[in-house]
Amino acid sequence: MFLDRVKITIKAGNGGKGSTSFLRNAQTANGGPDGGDGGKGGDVVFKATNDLNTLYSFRFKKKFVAQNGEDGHQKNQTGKSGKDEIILVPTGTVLINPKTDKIIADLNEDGAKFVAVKGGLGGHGNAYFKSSVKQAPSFSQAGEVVSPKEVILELKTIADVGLVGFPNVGKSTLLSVISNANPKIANYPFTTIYPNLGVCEVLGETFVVADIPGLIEGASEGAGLGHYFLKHVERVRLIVHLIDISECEGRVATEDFKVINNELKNYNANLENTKQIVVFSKCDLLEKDELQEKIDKFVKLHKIDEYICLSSYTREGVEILKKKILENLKRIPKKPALQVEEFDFDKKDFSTIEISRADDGSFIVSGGRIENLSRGVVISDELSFAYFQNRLKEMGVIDMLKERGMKEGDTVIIKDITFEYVE
Ligand SMILES: Nc1nc2c(ncn2[C@@H]2O[C@H](COP(=O)(O)OP(=O)(O)OP(=O)(O)O)[C@@H](O)[C@H]2O)c(=O)[nH]1
Ligand SMILES: [Mg+2]
Repeated sequence: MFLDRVKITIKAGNGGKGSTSFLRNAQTANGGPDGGDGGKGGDVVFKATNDLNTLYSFRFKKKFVAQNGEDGHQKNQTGKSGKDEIILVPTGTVLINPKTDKIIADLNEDGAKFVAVKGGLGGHGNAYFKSSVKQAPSFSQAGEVVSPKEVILELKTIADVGLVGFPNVGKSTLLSVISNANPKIANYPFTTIYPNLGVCEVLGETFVVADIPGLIEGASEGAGLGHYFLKHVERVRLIVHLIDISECEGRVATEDFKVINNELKNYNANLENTKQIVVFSKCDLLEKDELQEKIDKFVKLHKIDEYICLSSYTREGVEILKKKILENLKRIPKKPALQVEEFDFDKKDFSTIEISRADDGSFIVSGGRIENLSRGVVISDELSFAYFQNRLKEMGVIDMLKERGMKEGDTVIIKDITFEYVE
C-alpha cells in the first residue's frame, strides 16, 4: 500500500533532574555541594533517505519518542544526554504544522535532516546554586519537560520527469519500457494508484521518471484522485504529456490535451510553466495515413512545433524520447525546496509574565519566564523556597503582584507551587 500523507506524534526527551549531593570523604568531613546537572533530552530529528519511497511504515507506528536525559549524579557528574530519535522518511517528504497547515520543512534531498523538536534541558545540580551567601544549597532543579507534538508528513515525489496524461494512455507501459521499474499495467483506467518511480539510463547518464496516476477533468478540484496525484507532479522539472492518438478509448485527443493542461494550470503550483514534451502514444494502432492526419490536426489546433510519435509495443520513438528528455534536463535547473514557515514547536516567549486572579482571590502568575523559573525549583526546604522567592523579587514579580494589590498573607499560585506571601 502507498501512503503519502500521515499525522504522527513526536516527543523529544525530557531533561534529567539535577542532583542534590554533598561531597563526603575521609579528607573532607563537611564538603560542599557536588550534585551534577541532569542530561539534555534527545531531539526528534527527521532524515530523508532515497531507500524509502512511501510513508507506509507510518501506518502502524505513529508515535516517536526520544530518550530522556539522565539525572545528574554526585561528584559533579552530569547525567548522560538522551539519544535522539531519528525518523527516516522518503526523500521529498514535507513536514506540515497541523495547526496552520503550513510547511515547516522540506526534506527534498537524500540525507537532508531537520530537527523538529529539541530535547528538554537538564536541571542544574545543587553545586550550581552554590554562592557566597548560600554555601550549602540543598536543592536542585528539575529537568525541562517536553510535551508531545503533532506533525503531518506529506510526500511530494521528487523526480526529474513526470509522465502525465489521462488514465489508460500507456504511461506505466512507457515507464516499464524506459526504466528499471516494473509497474502494474492493465487495460482499465486508474490502474496506477500511486506514483511509480523508475531510473532511466541514456548515453551513460541517468534521470528519475515518475509515472503519475491518470488525471481526469476536475482533478485539480479533487475529481478522481485529484490533488492526490497532482502534488506528485509539483516538483518534476519536465512533464512528458502522453496523448492516446489512436483514440481507441473513444476519447478525442485534442480535447484530452486541453483538459489535462487546464488541470495542471488550475492546480496552481506553476505547473503550466513546467516544460512539456508532447508524446502521441499507441501509434502502432493506426495506419500511417490515419496517424498523420490525426497528428496534423492536433498540431495545427494546439500550435505545437515539437512532438514524438511513440509506441511502447514496437518501441518506435522510445530512444528518441529518452534522448530528448536528457537534452531538456540538461537545460532545466532543479526545482528549489518549497517555501517553509519559520517555525519552532517549542518557541516560548521568555519575556512574558502574566498575573491573573482566581475566584478565591489568589494571584496566579504565569508566562514564559515563570514557566522556566518554576520548573527550576524543588520546593523541598526553606532554603530552596528562599531562593525561589529571591528570584521572584529579582524578576520584578513581587513588585508586579504588589501593584495588583497583593498583601501579606495572600495566596500566590505559580504553576504547581502555592504559597502564602510573607514580607
Ligand atoms: N497498442 C498499444 N497498447 C498500449 C501501448 N502502451 C500501452 N498500451 C496498453 O494500454 C493499456 C493501458 O496501459 P497502462 O500503461 O496501464 O496505462 P496508464 O496510462 O498507466 O493507465 P493508468 O494507470 O490507469 O493511468 C494496457 O492495456 C496497455 O497494454 C502501446 O504503445 N500500444
Ligand atoms: Mg498506470
